[in-house]
Order: sequence, then C-alpha cells, then structure tokens
Amino acid sequence: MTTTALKTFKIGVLFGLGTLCQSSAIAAPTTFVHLFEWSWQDVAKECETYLGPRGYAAVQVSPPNEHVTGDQWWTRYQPVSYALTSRGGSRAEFVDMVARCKAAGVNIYVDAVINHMAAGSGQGVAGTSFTLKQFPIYNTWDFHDTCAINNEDYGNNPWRVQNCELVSLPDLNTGSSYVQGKLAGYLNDLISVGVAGFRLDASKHMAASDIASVLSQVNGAPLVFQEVIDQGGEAVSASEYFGNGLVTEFKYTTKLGETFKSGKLAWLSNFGEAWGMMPSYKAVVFVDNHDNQRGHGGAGNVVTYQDGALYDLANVFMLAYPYGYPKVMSSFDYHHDTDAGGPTYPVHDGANLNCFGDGWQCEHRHQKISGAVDFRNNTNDVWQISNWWDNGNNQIAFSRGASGFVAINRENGTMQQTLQTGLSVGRYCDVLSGQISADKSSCSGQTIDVDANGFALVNVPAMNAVAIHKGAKLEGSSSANWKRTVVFIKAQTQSGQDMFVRGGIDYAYAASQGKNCNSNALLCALPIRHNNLLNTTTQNWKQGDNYLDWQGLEATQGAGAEGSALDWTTNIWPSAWGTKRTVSVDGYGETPLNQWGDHYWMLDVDMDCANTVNGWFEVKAFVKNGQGWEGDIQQAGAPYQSKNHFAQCGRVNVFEFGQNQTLIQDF
Ligand code: LM2
Ligand code: CA
Repeated sequence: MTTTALKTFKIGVLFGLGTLCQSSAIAAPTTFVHLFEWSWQDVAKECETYLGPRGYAAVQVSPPNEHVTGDQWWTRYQPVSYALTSRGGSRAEFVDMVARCKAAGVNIYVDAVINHMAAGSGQGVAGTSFTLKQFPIYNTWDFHDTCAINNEDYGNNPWRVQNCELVSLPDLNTGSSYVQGKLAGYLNDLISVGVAGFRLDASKHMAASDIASVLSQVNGAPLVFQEVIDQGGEAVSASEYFGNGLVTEFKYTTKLGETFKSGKLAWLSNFGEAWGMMPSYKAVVFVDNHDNQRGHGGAGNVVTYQDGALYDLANVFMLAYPYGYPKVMSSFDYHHDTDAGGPTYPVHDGANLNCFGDGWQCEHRHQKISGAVDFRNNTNDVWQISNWWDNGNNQIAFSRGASGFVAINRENGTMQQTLQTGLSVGRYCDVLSGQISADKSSCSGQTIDVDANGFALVNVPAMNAVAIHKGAKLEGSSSANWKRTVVFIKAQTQSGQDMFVRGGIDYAYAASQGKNCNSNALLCALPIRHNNLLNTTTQNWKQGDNYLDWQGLEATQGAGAEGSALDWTTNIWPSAWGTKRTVSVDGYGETPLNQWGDHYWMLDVDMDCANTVNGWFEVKAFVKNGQGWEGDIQQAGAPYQSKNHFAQCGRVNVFEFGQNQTLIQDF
C-alpha cells in the first residue's frame, strides 16, 4: 500500500485562465474610504485610477480648512480659519479634486471640525495668526467659558461634555446664531464646490439641537454622519443624533475587534442590532478609524493593518454583512510614532504607487478588501443573510439571498465544505482573489462552481476567505454541462508510488469530426476541477490542473505531476494499519464510493461534459515510480476505435490497470 506522508502544505489559490481586466459596470455603490492625510492631488488620481473603477462610493478626506502648523496628523483637528488651505493642498487643488472625483463617480465627504478651534496661540498654515479664543472670525464671546471635560463627565454630565473643553480645545458656543451662521457658511462653501457629505467631528460635544440648527441653514441634502463615541453608559447617547443624519457606531468596531481577535466568528450570525447596536440604517461602521487604530479617541482593542491577514478578514466580514454604511480605513504606518503625520512623499509618484512598508498602507487596495466592496455593491439588493453556516468556531459562511455567498476561515487549517450558496448554477469568479473580465469570459482569481441545487465545494485556505456574487458569474463556459465525474483504477502499488491519468478525446477521431487538436489541444481536452484537495501528497499536483488532457504537466500545475492525480482508496481501512484515513478527512483511504477493496485509485473531479463524445471520454493510467503506463485496452461498447479505457462524464467509472473489464454506474 501507499503510505501517504502527511506534510504541512499551504493551499495556494487556483488561478483561472483569465487576463486581468477592469471590472464591469458597478452596481449601487455602498462603501466609502477614509484616505487619511492624503493630498488632494493624490485623492484625485486615486478616484480616477482606482476608486471609481472599483466601485467605492465616496472618500472621507482630512479636514480641508486652515489648521495650526506642525507635523502631527492631529494639527488638522485644530482649526484656525475656514479658508480651504491645508496640508492637503490649496483651494484650487481641493476644487479640482472634488470635480475629478465626481467625474469618476466618487463623492467627497469632508471631515468638518466645527466643535472647537485651535488651542493656545500661534499661526495657521495659511498665515492666519490667533491668540487664545481670538481668531479673525471668532472672539472670546463666541466660545463657551473655559472648563475641562473630566473623565467622569462622560458618564454623568452631558452639560460638561458639550460645554467644556475636549483636550483643552476652545469650545465654540454652537448655540449662538453667529457661530451657527459661520459654521453653515463653511459647509455651504464646501457644498458650492461639489462636496457631497460631511463627517461632523466631535458631534457628541455639541448639542444635537445645535447641529440641527446649523444643518437647517445648509444648502442641498448632503450626507451627514456624526462622530459620537458611545459604547453604552454615556451621558450623551448616539440616539440623540439620529434626527440629524447618520451616526458612527463605535460598538461595531469594538465588538468586531474583540470577536476577531479573541472570540469566535460563529457568534457573528446576528451581529448588529441584536448586539445592542443602533438601527442599521443609521449606522456608519468601520473596522478601525484614524483615532482608535493609533490609541486615540478612546481607542480599544481593534483590528488594524498591523494584524495582517486578520485585518483583511475583518473587512471582508464588515463588507459582506448587511449592517450599516461601511467605511474602509486607508492609513499610514504609525508604529514608530502615533503622532506622526502622513509620509512626506506622495502616494502617486508618476507611474509608481508608494504603498508599502513604513509608509502609506493603502488598505483599500488589498484585493480582499476591494473585492469585498464589489461583493457589497452586487448584493445590496438583499439586505439580509441566509444559509448561515459555521463550524462552531472560526469558520463561517453565509449567503445574501440569491445575490452572493461568502466564506471566511479564521483558523489555521483548511476549510473544505460543500455548502448551499443560494446562487444559480454556474461558474463564478471569487472576487476576493481576482476580478472577472468585462466580457465575463475569464477570471483573474480562482473560480467556484455552483451546481444545479445551489451547492458548491468551498475550499478556503487557512486565514483566508472567498466570495462569489451574481455579477461575477462567468459566461460562455456552458456551466450546465459540468458534472461530478469519478474514475477508479485498481492497481497494486507500493509506498512512494503515485497514480496519474491522462485522457480526453482521440486526436484522429476528433479530426474525423473536423476538430484539429494538433493545432489546438484544448479541443480534445476536458475542463476539470478537482473536488478533493485534502491529500497533502496530491493537492499540489491538483492545484492548477484545469484539464484532463494528453499533455502531462500543465503550466499552472504543481511540479512533479504526470497528468491528473488520483488518490489511493479502500472500502474498509484495515485496523492493523493504525489511524483510519478517510477521503473525506485525509483525502485518501476509506470512501463510500469504493465498494470493492484496496488499491482503487480515485479521480474525483467536476468535468465539463461539452467536449465529450456522447458523454464518453478516454483515460490511460500511469504509475509514477512504478509500473509506468498501463497496456492497451479493448473495451466492449466503445464509442469509437481506441486503445484506452472509455469513461462516462457525470458517472462513477471503475477500471483495472491494463485490463479490459469495466463497471460504470451512477452516483
Ligand atoms: C475627534 N473626534 O471627535 C477626532 O477624531 C480626533 O482625532 C481629535 O483629536 C478630536 N476629536 C478633536 O478634534 C485629535 C487628537 C488629539 C489632539 C487633537 C487636536 O486625537 O490628541 O490633541 O486632535 O489636535 C492635541 C494634543 C493634546 C492637546 C491638544 C490641544 O494631543 O494633548 O491637549 O492637541 O493642544 C492639551
Ligand atoms: Ca462643545
């Protein structure tokens, strides 16, 4: 017998034949990104080259108004005037950015700092001088009296939270009509140049009614989301702000972080309102934000880019799950210095993109994150989940009705499950590993096949995820012709020997039917996808083995393969052999499909039956490090003349190495 060595092996991704292309038309955009500290020129270029094509709805930009001088990122949160001059660029550059993003289908949301002005005295980046509570546009009487917000105030003193000073920043008297008029003037200036929405910074520190008064003077209908940190037990609660627009849901970032870092993903089946969060339609949600990722703004044990693969998985969950309006964080490295401003070099440097290492992170460009944005855009029509599945631990999967299906594996082992996707039959492009071409003929990532009953064999490597949706279904692959096909070939083998098959349609026969396989070998090959990737010895050979053909190793296939790999099986694992191995767990050993005994090597694939001859195709076996090629076969009832076994697509075919006898039966 063959003792199949168990070595650890990390399953890579299966790449389809596709070429990389732009994604096709974008369905309703549903996600925005915070390009934290990006310059206006960089934002504009990013809208044109990436955000628009990839379906991001909007960008939250850093505060565009004049702020105090200094290198720290947080100088942007100390306003000096409402002139549109800032580290992000000039007014002209800002106006240019808004227009170019709009033309690319991307809105701009401004982070509006309206609760306070700069602390102390100094100069703004546009040259405006100020002293304590004395600015060209404001005077002492436009501010609340000086008092500090103490920690305990957050729990029991709403007046102090809103009238005293947040980190010593002079607190504007937002109740005064003069101040309200100035603030509305600033927001209206932004609207006049095309800004589509606002993040209202430090909203908890302003009475909801003051914000309402300002907004009542604002033109048009901008999207408004108010930053209110409310983890529960606050003197000022998030719900007070619902009347003004959306509100940040900080419970989301905290609880998602806790669950991904130290909980179980299986808990997430009812994430959202059932966890004490606000109504979904009011909530702006995020995995992390510019404050809590670097220990500011109350912080918390959140997941950030520093967590690597875990970060992508948390974003995939947020974007796939129907709750709230999600914001993707796009940050820069802060692990040396949590006060540091953005890198001094641009993101876009000619054709170069400076997203790496200690600099700009560009999380929004991670394939998993942008792919999940595409998933959200294409599943927005079904605002609920179905087919929830979990393993009781950290592997989960769910559908968005018939619009999409996602699986997330936050474990160290492979996830392999046959699951109900809710999708219609066909071959889909996994949008987390690649993109579907504009004509939907190819996928630059792996593909997943859904059968006529909606089921798919879902393979997710450790710390990985897959997602398919109705907009990423490959066309022209006549998916209805795909059928699970099994071939058993019995051969006495020994440890260290492995069996492969080659096969397809005979070239001479094909020529008689007008197909020239000498010039195009694919006309005589049968597209396949292996169903069993669990055997650590054979899984590498099955990766990238896209055809049963006569050629041997495919360009995409693991080295050492002699064709399509089979696995050793038996009907009953002999107890004398120690730990029982099964095809369902180990990829080899016992399988209920084997009803005959030891040494029945098994090929288990989904096969495109379109190229078969009335359902028939040929196979010939090869034992590597052993008997080599089997001898010629004369099979009764063959559809045409050949020296090989004939098997039927969609059935269980049983042969013996070098022997003519044949058993073909249904599953
Ligand atoms: C926010 N939301 O409500 C922002 O998300 C957050 O980033 C802002 O704080 C804060 N509110 C005020 O807009 C950041 C940063 C603070 C920083 C302030 C003002 O987290 O650390 O405070 O911006 O620049 C800094 C110093 C602080 C000092 C203060 C005034 O870190 O020590 O307080 O300036 O000089 C004495
Ligand atoms: Ca205030």
